[in-house]
Amino acid sequence: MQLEAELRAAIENEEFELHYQPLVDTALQRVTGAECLLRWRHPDGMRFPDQFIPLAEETGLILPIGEWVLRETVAQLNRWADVIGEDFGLSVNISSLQIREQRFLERTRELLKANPIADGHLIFELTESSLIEDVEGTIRWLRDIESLGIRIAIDDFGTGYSSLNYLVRLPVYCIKIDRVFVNNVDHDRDQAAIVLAIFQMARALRIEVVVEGVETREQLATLTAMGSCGIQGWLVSKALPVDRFEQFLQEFP
Ligand code: G
Ligand code: G
Ligand code: MN
Ligand code: NA
Repeated sequence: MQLEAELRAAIENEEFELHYQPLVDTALQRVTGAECLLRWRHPDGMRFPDQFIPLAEETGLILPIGEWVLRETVAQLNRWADVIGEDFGLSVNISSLQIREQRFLERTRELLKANPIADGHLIFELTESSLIEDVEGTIRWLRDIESLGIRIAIDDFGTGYSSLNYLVRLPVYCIKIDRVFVNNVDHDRDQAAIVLAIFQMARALRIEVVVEGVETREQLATLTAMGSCGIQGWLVSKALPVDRFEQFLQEFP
């Protein structure tokens, strides 16, 4: 298969790079972190995750790719140690294949031992659907991850089929509300009711909320009226290459 061979070569030749999408507070005053999003600098042009992540998952190539992503993120946190605040978090998307990999925890521990970072700066984004297998096992695994100083966020919250009863038992510090709940939040009462209910639940459980896909001032105003949360979306910024993200950090707000 052509694409698979190209993907293998890309790993070999380190053709990947991370772009950083800023997360800010609702008052648009502070950058609280960023999500690392993978890009493939293919000889024929930049490729986005939807063009290669599905194949990487099918072939297992997501394991070496995910390892590169994690190493690069930790290296970046070290390079930024002097410019980021104490509560700054850099989040990486972790595939369900990585979660199930036997040696993942051990390798992550070794990576952080060799490249120490302050607790809390690294965040793992896990989707609901990657966490549905066995509850007790998942909770133990998450606690082991936490014991390495890594924070855990649930990505694409609301789009999976997991029960709330299950999700609230997991040791997570944050849920990221999927952008499908936000696109009409400023003029769709039902959508607004759902988002408000999630805010209230999260507050009661002392879990933080990040809202993804915020594109307009009107959406932001609606969310701000509901409570405080992190904002990620094109209203603030798209994912930026490293130099432009550094510039963003300097210039914001
Ligand atoms: O920016 P965007 O098109 O960049 O990303 C689309 C999706 O691809 C994200 O929602 C995320 O789920 C996935 N993705 C992006 N980067 C990574 C990565 O490093 N690892 C994994 N497993 N998925 C990623
Ligand atoms: O991991 P996850 O699926 O949540 O990754 C975020 C995805 O959402 C990336 O593909 C990113 O490019 C995309 N994205 C980020 N902000 C916005 C936005 O404001 N609007 C839309 N439509 N997509 C966004
Ligand atoms: Mn994500
Ligand atoms: Na998401």
